[in-house]
Amino acid sequence: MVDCKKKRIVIVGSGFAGLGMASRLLEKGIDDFVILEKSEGVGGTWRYNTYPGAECDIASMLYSFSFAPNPAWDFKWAKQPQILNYLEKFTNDRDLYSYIKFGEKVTDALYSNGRWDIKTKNGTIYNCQFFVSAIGQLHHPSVPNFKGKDRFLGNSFHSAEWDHSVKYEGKKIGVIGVGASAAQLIPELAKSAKKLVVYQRSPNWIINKHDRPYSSFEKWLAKKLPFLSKIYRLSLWCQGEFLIWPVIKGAKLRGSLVRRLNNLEIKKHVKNRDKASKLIPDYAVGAKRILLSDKYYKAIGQSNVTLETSTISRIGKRSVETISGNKHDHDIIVFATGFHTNPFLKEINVLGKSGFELKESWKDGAFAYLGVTTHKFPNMFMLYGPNTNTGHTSIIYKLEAQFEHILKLLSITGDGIIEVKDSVEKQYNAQAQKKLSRLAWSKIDASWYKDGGRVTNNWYGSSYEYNKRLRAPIVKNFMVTTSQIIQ
Ligand code: N01
Repeated sequence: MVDCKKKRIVIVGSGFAGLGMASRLLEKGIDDFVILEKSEGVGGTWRYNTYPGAECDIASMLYSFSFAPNPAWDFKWAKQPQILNYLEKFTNDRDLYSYIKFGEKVTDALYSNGRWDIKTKNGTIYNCQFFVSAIGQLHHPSVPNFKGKDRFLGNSFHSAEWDHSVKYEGKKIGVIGVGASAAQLIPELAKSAKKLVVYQRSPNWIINKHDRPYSSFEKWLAKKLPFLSKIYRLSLWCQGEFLIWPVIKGAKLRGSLVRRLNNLEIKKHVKNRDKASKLIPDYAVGAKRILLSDKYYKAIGQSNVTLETSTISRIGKRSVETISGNKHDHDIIVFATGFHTNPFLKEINVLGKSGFELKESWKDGAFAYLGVTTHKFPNMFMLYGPNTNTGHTSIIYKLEAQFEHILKLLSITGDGIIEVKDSVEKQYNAQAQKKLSRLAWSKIDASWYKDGGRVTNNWYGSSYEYNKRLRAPIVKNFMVTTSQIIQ
């Protein structure tokens, strides 16, 4: 017999997005909701990514909820265990655990008669008025299908599926990929690996973090004088908004400053000229995420680290081979090769009005009005949805704007149905793509921000603009029926 439960709202995912939404619902007196989480704990990406050196590349005073400040961050950029701990404490402090069903992997979301049936792998159906996707953009590990990959006899795993039973000290390791995850784990592995080969397809623009631990006096100040933390948070937000965002818009002076800082660090740490020259990107600053690291170039400069830039031709039983004929022996291969970011909601079969498939709607790339709602899918809201990612500030700041947006849409809708108008969404999307085409992200053929030729993951403006638009929804852009009707 099918187990069917009724709720007003079903939230899928218990990372920053799902937990923050749930907390804001409770603050508004709405408690008829459930959070469905496929794993056995909260935290989302901060639960899965446990690779050595995992930490935040946005300063933690900004990469945390404004309504749940943490004066106890140990470092300016917190390490993964402390971020996970922050989310677990948040869940506990706000009594959210009782709203979460763990081990519930959502497989289908089917709309009919003004309600959604959210089906899980365990066979339970949650029937609800509103379906909120909080599953994020970066959680389906991507491992390229290298020839011979499955015949490798050593240990191999993706950066987001780290096998902690494998000791890497004194081993011959290959790391494939040099993105944000690799830039954090490579310095850790380089400390004790016998030999580390870094397989780089394209380098990144990297600037120093200048990370440091907070002193006990600073923590004391943050606790006793919270307004100081607020000012500090604002200053961090301003740095992203006024220093990095203009780079993505193409500001020449700031762009050349990033290039200069990057090149100086390479010169300082990588003495081998051939190696150093391979570390300088040939694409516009900001086209891919600008990485922050104090340790990456230092690690690459170490004598036990080889930078391999020839394309991988195959993986042997104990080696990686390249098209130029190089063969590197390995005990361990780490795939730091990123995530399948498109299509969004990849693993959920979402059917909207008249059985219309979300996958079909997004066959040329995902889109959504302000990243939250999409036509033909009434009463469905997305957190961290299409075109909402950022390359210069904290996604938590934007999530908070999305929480407020959704709360307003809920109050407008009452017991009824809300759906963004087709014309509004189309116009918004056309404008977004026009603006995106002028930004650095469009000046590169492929990245995880793009699907085909379109930028599908990132927002086209400043985070201030996003915040402003989300917090004041324009009611006439939506079709609202105040009582549920059969469609
Ligand atoms: O993944 P990526 P990531 N052969 O896609 C390479 C967030 N994040 O996990 O650049 C060889 O950036 C690929 O090469 P190329 C953050 O938003 C946040 O590192 O495509 N190489 C690239 O070097 C980040 O942007 C934190 O030429 C192949 C790498 O693999 C996002 O997650 C920390 C290949 C993939 O890099 C993703 O970062 C960590 C192939 N066939 C991550 N295929 C925070 O601190 C791919 N590559 C918040």
